Parts: sequence; structure tokens; C-alpha cells
Amino acid sequence: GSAPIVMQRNPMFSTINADDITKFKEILGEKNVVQDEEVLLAANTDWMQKYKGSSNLLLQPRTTEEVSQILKYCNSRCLAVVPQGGNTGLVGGSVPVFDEVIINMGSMKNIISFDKDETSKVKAFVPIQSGGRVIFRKTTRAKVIFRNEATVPSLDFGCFVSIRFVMPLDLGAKGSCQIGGNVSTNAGGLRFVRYGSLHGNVLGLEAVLANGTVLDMLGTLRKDNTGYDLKHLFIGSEGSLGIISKVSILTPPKLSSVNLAFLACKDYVSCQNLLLEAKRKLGNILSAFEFLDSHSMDLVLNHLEGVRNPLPPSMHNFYVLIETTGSDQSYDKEKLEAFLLRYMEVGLISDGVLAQDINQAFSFWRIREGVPEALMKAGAVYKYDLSLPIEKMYDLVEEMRMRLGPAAKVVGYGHLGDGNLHLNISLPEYDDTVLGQVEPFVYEWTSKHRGSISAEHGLGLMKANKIHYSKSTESVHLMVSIKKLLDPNGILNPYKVLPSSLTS
Ligand code: FAD
Ligand code: 2HG
Ligand code: ZN
Repeated sequence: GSAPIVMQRNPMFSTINADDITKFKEILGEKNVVQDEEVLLAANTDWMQKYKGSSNLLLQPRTTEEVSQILKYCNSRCLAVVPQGGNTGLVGGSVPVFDEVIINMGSMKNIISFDKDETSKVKAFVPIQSGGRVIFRKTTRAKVIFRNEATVPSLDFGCFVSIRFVMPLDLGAKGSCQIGGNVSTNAGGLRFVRYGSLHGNVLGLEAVLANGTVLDMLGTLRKDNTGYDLKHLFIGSEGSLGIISKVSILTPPKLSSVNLAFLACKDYVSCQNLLLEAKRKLGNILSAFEFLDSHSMDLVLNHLEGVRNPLPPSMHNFYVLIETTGSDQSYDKEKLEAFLLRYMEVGLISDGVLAQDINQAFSFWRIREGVPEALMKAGAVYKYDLSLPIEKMYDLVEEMRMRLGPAAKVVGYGHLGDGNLHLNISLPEYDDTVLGQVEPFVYEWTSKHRGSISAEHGLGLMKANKIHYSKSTESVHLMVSIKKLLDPNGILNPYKVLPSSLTS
């Protein structure tokens, strides 16, 4: 069963009628106004199969102009909408709560242009990625170097946009998620430790406001201090302020030398110290530092086919993936090997292997990236995506394990290099008694340690009413004012991000 959501539909919103359908068909053409039950069932259900809406209508715009016309009409009729990308979000933000119109962005996937300047920083208007492949259409501008279909990112180390450049973002959902969804959630992912936040990597964007106004903020400059930098409002606003229709993003050069180590550590303190040393000793070649506990490893081994632990069976409590990316294969490899040897000698590393080829590297990544999928297959799951001081992070996992006893599997993994813990509680089925033991404890604990209750997934529906654990009353009120200014009828992704009591 799914988790029940006790909430009232906002009666201010209209319901779809035949005239609306006619109007949408006029704007989009017959086939992009979707009422097919099977398609709607999938689009109403989130990736975890936990949140389910009951929308009867999905719209597929192909251009900014179409998005603008749809929103203008919905706003005039007070029809609520939910923008949807790849529907891989983990906080119930990408599916309707009631009968909101689903605006699916999957058809907007063109690369508009691709430039490289002398310093070889590359700016690209990147499309929306979809369906397991990045589809690159030929475009009109001369500098475009992509052909129709470029690399399949899920088979490679990173999320490559071409032979020569990489996306500064990589995450387990790369086969399905879309750039628009990534930017709307300000996704973090596996290379954050190297490339940093999308707030730094997104150079510009175009957004369509609730009333249909198109905001062109599609700059490609690195520096631009002319007034308030409005694009940042849309990065991470989870579809509540506007629909992102275009993005320009930095794509750093793809470096030829990538090395990946899969390591075991006896305790959390060793992982933590290893991170400090890695930042110091590997410096700028460090491109990922991820961890998982043995409970996460067990889940992956039990629920995913073809996955095996590359290290001989032993009582390892933690696993760490360290990736380096640089430009000199022999130098980088030597550097990493020397690092591993040294920290094995002093006991921070108990065992480890270095990937010998791309297939092996892929199989190591599969273990880490497979944890969410294994958890989903294991049954019901409560997910907490927390930023915490690194030295305190795993205490929470242990306290939670003690608190819940053997009835629940409590697992901890995540982006250790960024202080981002993924605390997951796995149960055969959803259980309100267990949930009552977990919440508000987990939020209070996080707040007490001045952490964030959403490091990278957003607030969505799950945590809209929990924002005060991480943000001051004054900040929340300013957010509500901004929401009301940009979307006075509240049609954009209602019930999400901000507490409903303040927005409706
Ligand atoms: P959706 O899920 O469709 O939407 C997410 C939110 O953005 C919704 O609120 C939606 O309304 C809004 N939205 C979507 N498109 C637009 C648009 N064009 N304009 C305005 N609003 C829009 N997240 C991380 O941060 N790091 C990870 O490492 C990571 N790993 C993941 C691994 C797996 C296996 C899965 C299933 C998810 C993972 N996620 C991760 C969460 C999720 O993939 C990201 O949040 C992703 O960025 C969502 O993109 P999407 O296209 O699927 O968006
Ligand atoms: C990851 O890093 C994702 O694997 C998902 O952000 C985290 O499932 C989760 O809690
Ligand atoms: Zn993550």
C-alpha cells in the first residue's frame, strides 16, 4: 500500500471541462493532449510508487510558446498544474496530489546551441534528457558539434554530453531524469564534490510564469552582476514559481584519466578521516567520495540481479567509493595508488580494489547507485535526505536503529564528500506506528544539529509542512510573498514546497 496523505483539495481550483480540452487541443494539437488511462496512471504515480494523484489530463508542450499559452489559459481558468520531467523525484513533487493537470516536459529535448571559448569552458543550451538516452538533435547553429544521438550516459563514468565535454551533474536517475527536473530540484548527485552546485553551473535559464509571461534569463556569461540574479529563484523551486523551458549550463572538458577505487572501512570514523585525507592529498583530482554502510550493501546484494561485492566476504561495516578524474593517466593512477597504500597501512582502509576497466568501474558504481532501487524493491521506504555535520552524521543512523529495533532496516549512505546523508528506513509495508517513531524525531535531530532536512531532493509534498525545521519564520514568509507575487492564483504545483496553510 502507499502512504496516505491527509489533505483537502483546494476548492478555489476549477475542474477540467470539455471546453478546456478543446482549447488545449487548439494549442497543442490532438495527440499532445493525453487522456489515455495507462499513460495517466504512470504519470500520476511517482518513482517509489508511494505518491498517487488522480489527474485525468496530461499535456505535452513542444515549445516555450506552447508552455506559455497553456499556463496563460490555466491561470485564467484557475486550473492547477504540476510540471513533470522524468518523474524520478523522491519527495512526491512531480505527481499531482488531486486532479492537477500534468504538464510533461519530455518533448522539449533539443540542444539549441553549443559553444566553446578559447579557455575551453563550454556553454551549452542543454535540452532535457530523457528515456535512457540523451537525444541530441541537429540544430541550426554552426558551432553545434552533436549529431542526432550522442553517448549513452548510463554506460559511462559520468553523464557525458559529448566525446569531449561532461555534464557537471551525474546521478543514479540519469537514464530517466531531465535537465529541467534537475535544475528545478537543484539536484546534487555524485560529482558535486568536484563541480559544485547547479547554482554555480547553470549560467542562465528561461522560465514561463503562471500567467504565461516568458522570462528570458538565458545568459551564458560567467560574470553578470546587473541587479538581482533572478534565475536562482527557479533553481530548486520545484516547479512552484514557473516552468523552466530552457537552460544554459557549463559543461567542463572531459578529462581522459578516470580512476575508481572501491574500499572497505571498519568504522564510520575511518570513512570520515579518509575523506579529510582525500581532500588534502588528492586535491583537485578528487571527483567523487561516496559511502554506504553494510546494511545498504546487503540490500543491494539481496535485491538487485547480477550485483556482487567486489571485496571478499568479511565483516566490513562501511564501503567507500573514491573516484579521481584528471588529465594524466599514469600520474593520477600512481597518486591514487600511493594514497590507498598509505591509508591501508595506517588502517583507515581495511580492504580495497581499483577498477581495472570501464566495466568494472560500472559495476562498482552500480552498487552505490543501486541502493535506491534495492530499497524500492524491498518494500515500503521512508527516505530522509539530510545535510549534517560530517562528524555527527552517522550518529543519527545508529540512534534511529536503536529507536526502531529489529522490525525496521535502517540504512545510511550518501554523498559523504558533501556532508549529505541518505537515511532510509525500509519496512515490509508502510506503518504509521513506525513513522510516528521516526518523525518528528529525525527532523528535530537535524534541526538541533543545524542541518538541513532536504540536502538535494527538495521538499515536494513530503516536507512542505516541515520547512520550518531548516528555515526561519521570516525566510518562509518571504518565500510565501515571492510565491504570491509570481503565482497569485497558486496554480503552479500546489500543496508542495511551502506549507499549504500559508499559501492557500
Ligand atoms: P521530476 O521528478 O519530474 O520533477 C521533480 C520536481 O521538479 C517536481 O517538483 C516537478 O514539478 C519539477 N519539475 C520538473 N521539470 C520541471 C520543469 N521543466 N520546470 C519546472 N519544474 C519542473 N537527486 C539528487 O539530487 N541527487 C542524486 O544523487 C539523486 N539520485 C537519484 C537516484 C535515483 C535512482 C532516483 C530515482 C532519484 C534520484 N534523485 C537524486 C532524485 C531525482 O532524480 C532528482 O531530483 C531529479 O533531478 C529529478 O528530475 P526529473 O526530471 O525526474 O524531475
Ligand atoms: C542517491 O544519492 C539518491 O542515491 C537517492 O539521492 C537517495 O534513495 C535515496 O534516499
Ligand atoms: Zn543523493
